Amino acid sequence: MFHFCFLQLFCKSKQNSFRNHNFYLFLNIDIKPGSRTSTPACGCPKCPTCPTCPPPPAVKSETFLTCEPGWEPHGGNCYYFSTSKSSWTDSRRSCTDLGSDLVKIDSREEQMFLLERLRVLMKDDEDMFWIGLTDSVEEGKWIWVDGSPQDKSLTFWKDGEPDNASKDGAASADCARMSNKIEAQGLKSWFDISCNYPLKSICEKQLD
Ligand SMILES: [Ca+2]
Ligand SMILES: [Ca+2]
Repeated sequence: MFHFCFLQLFCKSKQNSFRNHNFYLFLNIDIKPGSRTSTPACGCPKCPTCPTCPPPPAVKSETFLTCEPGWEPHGGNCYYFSTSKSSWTDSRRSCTDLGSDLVKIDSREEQMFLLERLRVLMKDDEDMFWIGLTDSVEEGKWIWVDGSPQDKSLTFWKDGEPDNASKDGAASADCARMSNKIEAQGLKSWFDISCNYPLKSICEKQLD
């Protein structure tokens, strides 16, 4: 009785202000705890009969691709940094024997990755690495090992290179090597030299 009267008095005084949804929200407060129904959340272990529960996800066995031992993965490719020194041609053959080829640098990002690795691997300023770029077929026409010409907007020759001068006095410098020591200028780290010069090398193959 008291409850009803209280509601009447209260509602009269607040008639205007409760002509909106707040009024109904107020009345709902009086519903006894437990009188509302709710649907248990799916996935709850105490809901064995929940009709809307989706089946648990199947556990799939996935195969993660990775490079062979000794190869370093990066950007969907695998790289091998040789520890032995040989001519450009012999180095390339070593790469092809391993199902790869001398590295072709396709992006600024790939150049940065290689430089970071050479920063660790190079023992001295002359301990440079062959890359898969040569102008041995036609002087001044630099071609990658896959037959594509160098993209002049994506070259990283040191300033003044290539100059077709080889430090061993050879008649020409037709193969490209790269460095990450004091002679390099930021990303500009390619130098041409005689293809017969013995150097380490970088092999690259697709991750598959
Ligand atoms: Ca590449
Ligand atoms: Ca040359």
